[in-house]
Amino acid sequence: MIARRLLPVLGIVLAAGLAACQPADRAEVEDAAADAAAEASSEAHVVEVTARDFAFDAPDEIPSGWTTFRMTNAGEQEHFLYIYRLPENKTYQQLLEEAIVPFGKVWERYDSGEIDRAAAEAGLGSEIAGWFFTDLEPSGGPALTEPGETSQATVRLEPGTYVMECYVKTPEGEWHTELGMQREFTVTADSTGALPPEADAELTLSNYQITISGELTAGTRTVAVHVEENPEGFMLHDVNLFRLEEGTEIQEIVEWMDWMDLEGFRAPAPGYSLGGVEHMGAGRTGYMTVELEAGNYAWVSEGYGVRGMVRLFTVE
Ligand SMILES: [Cu+2]
Repeated sequence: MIARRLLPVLGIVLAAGLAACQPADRAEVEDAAADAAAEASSEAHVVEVTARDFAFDAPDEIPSGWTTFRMTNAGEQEHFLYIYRLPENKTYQQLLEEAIVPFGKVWERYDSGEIDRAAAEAGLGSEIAGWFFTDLEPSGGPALTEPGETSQATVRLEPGTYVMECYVKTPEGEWHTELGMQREFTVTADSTGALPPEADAELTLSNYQITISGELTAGTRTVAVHVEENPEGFMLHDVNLFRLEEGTEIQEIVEWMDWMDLEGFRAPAPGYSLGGVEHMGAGRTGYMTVELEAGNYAWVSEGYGVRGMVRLFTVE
């Protein structure tokens, strides 16, 4: 952690030193280097996104590197901001034609009762282009967020063509993606130069458990989310934070977080959603920043809660 944080600072210090080395004296060079390092280590690069029913207000182009997505849910249903990079040789149009359209056709047959869940799963596997399962690069983003709430996730983005989407369903079962909550954006080669935030606790996602180190107390807290292993199947690990209100059963949330269930993933979610970090591949780390108050909470991984990826905790 320390080494990784120091390296980019060192780069900036060296660059500042080189740029200043001809005209300035040593003290000035050192001052400039210290200023640059302080700036780089403290400033996050924040991208503001507003989620509405059903669209994202977000920039079309952002720089690469560590990026803090701050998503305000201005809608009346839960939303999230799942971000993934397309393979270099694929366009957004190809994603639509080779993955999204075939998905819709299989789903329609399943939704109408023509085929059952097992047949629908097999159909998705055979009808959607293979690269969709193997070559996308899921890169995180703020997870499920209650209407009126703002959630924040910091992730590292390489340059490329990306997609942002939310696939919560309406109470009637329509996908938010199909209603407008899927769009492409570009991450340029310019770097944000930002460093990841300091974490108050660390959370590790493996097959199939959530391991936590550090204790979360009331206040604004940042949690590092590390993905250690990829699960089998094409849904990679993510983590969502819920505040459990009186009468909320954790089992309801776990069962709800199954988009393949025709009744699952329909707004409103049971429990009060406070963001998290969307799907990422093994080896990646994302950060979520959240304001915690006294209460009972749960971390839940989408789709894998039934396999044990649920952790309850209390903030005093
Ligand atoms: Cu949504």
